Amino acid sequence: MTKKIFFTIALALLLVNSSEVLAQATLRKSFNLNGKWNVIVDWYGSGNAHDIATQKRPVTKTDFVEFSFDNSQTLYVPGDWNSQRPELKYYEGTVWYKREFDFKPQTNAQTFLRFGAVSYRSEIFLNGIKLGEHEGGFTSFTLNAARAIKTGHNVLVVKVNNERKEDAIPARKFDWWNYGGITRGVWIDEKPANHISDFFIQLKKGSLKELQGFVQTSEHKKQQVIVAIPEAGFKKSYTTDTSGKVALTASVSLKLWSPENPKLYTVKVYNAADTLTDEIGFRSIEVQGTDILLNKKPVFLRGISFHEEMPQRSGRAYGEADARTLLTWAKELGCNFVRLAHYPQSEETVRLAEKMGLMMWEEIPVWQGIQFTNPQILQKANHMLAEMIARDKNRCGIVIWSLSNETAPSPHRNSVLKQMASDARKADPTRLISSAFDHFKYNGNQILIDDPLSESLDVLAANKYMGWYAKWPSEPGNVEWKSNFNKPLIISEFGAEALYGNHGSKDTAGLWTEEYQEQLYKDNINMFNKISFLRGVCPWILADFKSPARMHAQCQEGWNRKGLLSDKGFKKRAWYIMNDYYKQLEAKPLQVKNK
Ligand code: GCB
Repeated sequence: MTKKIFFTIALALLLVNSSEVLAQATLRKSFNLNGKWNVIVDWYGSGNAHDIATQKRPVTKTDFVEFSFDNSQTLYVPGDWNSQRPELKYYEGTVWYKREFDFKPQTNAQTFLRFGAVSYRSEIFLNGIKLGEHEGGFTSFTLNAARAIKTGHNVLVVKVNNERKEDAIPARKFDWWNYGGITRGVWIDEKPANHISDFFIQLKKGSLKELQGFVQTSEHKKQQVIVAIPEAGFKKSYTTDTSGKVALTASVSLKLWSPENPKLYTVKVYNAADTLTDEIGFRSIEVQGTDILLNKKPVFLRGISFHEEMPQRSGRAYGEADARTLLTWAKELGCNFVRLAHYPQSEETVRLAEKMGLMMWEEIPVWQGIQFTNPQILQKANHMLAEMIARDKNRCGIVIWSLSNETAPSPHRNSVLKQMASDARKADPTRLISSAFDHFKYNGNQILIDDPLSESLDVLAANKYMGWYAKWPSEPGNVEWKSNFNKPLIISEFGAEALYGNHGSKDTAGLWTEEYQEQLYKDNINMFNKISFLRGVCPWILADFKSPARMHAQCQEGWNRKGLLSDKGFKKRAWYIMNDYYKQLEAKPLQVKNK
């Protein structure tokens, strides 16, 4: 067996066999398993999966069981374990979760278990039967539970492990908290045997009325499927091929989604046995020279990045209320765009952002230090990419899929990311592809974009910390950006740290003052105003966030302080600079420069 084949087989075993890629909330009636779950913290990883999953009990008088859920502690799902119990704050290891529930399957229905996200590795057992494994802490996955679900009492056990490893994505080092646990919701979905297992419906790239997409049924046979958008007076019947799939084509007159008018339509997709209903918006997004065109009009992306974290609670954000808090801040800043950093965030966040008129950049956690030489990495990254696109491909608010963040050019990295760009385009030809870079050449006061991967991208994205990690080569207003590519650029990160309420010098970084951060924002904006191909800006970051990599004793104490908001949600001085800049940009819409 060649090494490559061995790795392919090993990886296939690692990942859930999920043909039910449509892991989307609200499409069907679901039964949620959220709430208090029993847990066993497995400090040394010594628990026996079989015994724990089958809840082994003592039989004779000399038997005993050490790993038992009886009278065990509990944790809330959804939720990270780090913020729920003080002794788990820094924990990186295994926790066993158990949830018991009563269930009566519908006649002729198939039962699936859907996980919003489990960080980072999981093994899922229902009534003692192993349903599958999953790797990746930020993507949804679905398991067919038919062979294990019972009428009546059921016991679901999930082994969760969040150890950082070299061959994981992200790898061993990253600049955010390694929250572990079942961090998003868990649901049971019931579907008719011959159900709609997936569908994709968006506007074709560059068109304002041509639909593009597909419908896939679970039974692989020829059959009729119907797509209807009643409010737009559209209803069309299609016949699938023998694999149950059909390409969607149609011309429809629609009110287009935009930040100013985030219009969503009720869309129905059905066959003889099953109906799915979703709220979907339609817009076109494309690139023309150095312009980004939304619905054929040039747009400047007034962005902000944020982690899926509630600073005030020092924990993972979850649910719609947290999403609303984060997104309301983004709107207040004057944004029309958010960068969901550094991983796919919850479905609640994505759906709400779209409703609030925010365009989105969604990325997978291919973040620095990735083992590109490892043959498993392409498959793992592609699996995450596929899961991200599978869940969110009908969310028109998402305009950019991003493949990676700050990866150093090398032959292996270039070929992995190039392949991913091509696979992403195959899975979704309607959106733009990007990747955030941090390697640039300097020539006097000139910064040159020459990363070879740029050829494979639609939008260039630069993380550039002028005045913080990088010294100004000359006066900010004299710094020139050059690009070897005729493509739009987004400054996908810039910023500086400041401790809220800490006032003083505006020219000494090491004092963590609000004034230093404020001045740095002014200088960067001065530089941005001179970049002719700049089409978006995304400061790093909305709010201070927790990171064990940030250990300055007085100013950081485990917090990255680059937030425009403090860890309590208070506005730092730089907030107002950014807010003014966005107000000015909003007041003067862009004209098409590149024909
Ligand atoms: C970066 C990373 C981001 C870090 C940030 C920082 O370039 O993309 O994840 O948190 O810099 O604060 O250093």
